[in-house]
Amino acid sequence: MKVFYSPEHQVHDPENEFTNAGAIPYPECARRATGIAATLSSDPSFEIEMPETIAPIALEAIHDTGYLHFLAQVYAGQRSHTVELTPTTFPSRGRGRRPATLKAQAGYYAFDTTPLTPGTWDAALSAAGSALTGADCLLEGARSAYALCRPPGHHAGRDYFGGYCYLNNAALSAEKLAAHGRVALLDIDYHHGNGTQDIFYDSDQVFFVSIHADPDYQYPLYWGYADERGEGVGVGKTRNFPLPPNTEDKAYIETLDEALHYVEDFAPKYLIVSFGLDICREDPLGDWAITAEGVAQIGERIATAGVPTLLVQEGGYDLHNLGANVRQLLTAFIFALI
Ligand code: SP5
Ligand code: ZN
Repeated sequence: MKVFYSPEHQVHDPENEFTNAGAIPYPECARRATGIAATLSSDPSFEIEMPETIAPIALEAIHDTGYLHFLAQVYAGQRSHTVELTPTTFPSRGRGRRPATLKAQAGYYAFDTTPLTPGTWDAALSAAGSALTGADCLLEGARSAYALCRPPGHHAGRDYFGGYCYLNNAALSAEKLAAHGRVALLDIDYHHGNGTQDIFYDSDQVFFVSIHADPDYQYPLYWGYADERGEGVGVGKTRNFPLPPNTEDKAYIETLDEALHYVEDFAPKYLIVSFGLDICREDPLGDWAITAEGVAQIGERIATAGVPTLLVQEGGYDLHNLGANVRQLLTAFIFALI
């Protein structure tokens, strides 16, 4: 299986996240991705390649022009990763105007306290490049590919960032593939993929289905209830499966099988998986109990969709087991294809 990975992500490595428990070490750290890359590089089933460099104009397929200008320019010319800009003041329910200075725009374009650093833009652009190169790989006829994206993307919307995400890598690849046929986007990250849902909420070309911790108690809150099912021509093309704390393998796999039935009914030409491993037992952000065996079963089930599949890395913060769990899911997926 081809793996698209750019080491460029390392220029974005914030020190802290500001939470209601105060400043904590930033969970979405560079070691997440360097660790996954190291694990996969020692396994002959995987072939790691550099992604294509993408022109920022390609991002306008999904993202707002003013938003992209803000991201590209707010730290233009600086690369030190020690400076952090953390938004703390937000316009409420869309009310409020965009301020003229770029640094003041951080809160306007954010929905939480996810920080920006001088390296954020270059890192996010490299991750988007991995997802888009992965989409090209499917268009060239590959059965599967894995985009080792960092920073992740599924919380980023058309014109907002948050949840450690700036550019929506999975949505960019979905939009690209949707020009060639219907796309199903299955989001298995522990957190609801609010950005992806918002981007495709009124689309009948991209079917979004997500399994995640119930928004009544878990981040990102406000999105991901079971009755959110799309709008306009997209009615029925969004499906949400919120699950409770302490979810274990059995309940998870039953829900996944139900989600995959909806994917099958949609009869997509391509499948994209927003692949988060914060569902796992040891994850410091999640509270579920998915085991290594459960992770392997997820890989096998995804293979049964039977269409060219791009897996796009999202969350997963247990540095100790993350590489092994990624390898476990991808390996089970590959073997189930044979
Ligand atoms: C891509 C992704 O998985 N983003 C998740 C963003 C979650 N941000 C909120 C984190 C709140 C941190 N609480 C720390 C609890 C440590 N036990
Ligand atoms: Zn997550």
